Amino acid sequence: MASPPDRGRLPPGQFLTDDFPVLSAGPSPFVDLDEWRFTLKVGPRPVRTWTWAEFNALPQTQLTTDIHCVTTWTKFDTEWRGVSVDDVFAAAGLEPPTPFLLAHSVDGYSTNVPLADVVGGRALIATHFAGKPLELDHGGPARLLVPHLYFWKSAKWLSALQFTTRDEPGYWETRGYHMRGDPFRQERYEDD
Ligand SMILES: Nc1nc2c(c(=O)[nH]1)N[C@H]1C(S)=C(S)[C@@H](COP(=O)(O)O)O[C@H]1N2
Ligand SMILES: [Mo]
Repeated sequence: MASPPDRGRLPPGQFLTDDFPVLSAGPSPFVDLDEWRFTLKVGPRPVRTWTWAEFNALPQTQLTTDIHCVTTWTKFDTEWRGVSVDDVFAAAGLEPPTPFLLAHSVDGYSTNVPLADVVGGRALIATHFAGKPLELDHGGPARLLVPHLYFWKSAKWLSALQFTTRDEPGYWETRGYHMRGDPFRQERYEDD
């Protein structure tokens, strides 16, 4: 449990767990690595698509970080590896054209994330957890990881990142969740 030095580390209203609960709106979709694609889009226009082999050839970043679910569990020191969103943009030769992104998933899930929250080394497209390929139920083969926002922003089974002209709500944001989701500000629901 949180020892005194960790107290400022646990966001308000959260409790610490060593478990790694699985939370999905529906069943886990099977993703064949031969068919796997990740696409970067500007509005409706695809800018770049990577196959699994191409994506894994991008520079790798490791991140050890705390994660916070809006259902009130927090897990400390989770270990991830993947490609930073910065490196994805760099590989595409893309200067971010708008300050808003919508993440899209194979299961039809989506979630919006401000550009500022995914650049500067703060977010990964994660392919590994605790040294092993990311399990299907946790979003494998690849999920978005934006650890400093509530975990619903970390879209599992990621298929695309799309720049949008306006801040467009995704799956949970359409259903009353907050547009940003900062756990330290308890931005759980739209009016928080
Ligand atoms: N594609 C997709 N991503 C998703 C979800 C989902 O249903 N589908 N659920 C979100 C929610 S609400 C949470 S809390 C986390 C849970 O991730 P975990 O199952 O790895 O703990 O995934 C998020 N990403
Ligand atoms: Mo969640």
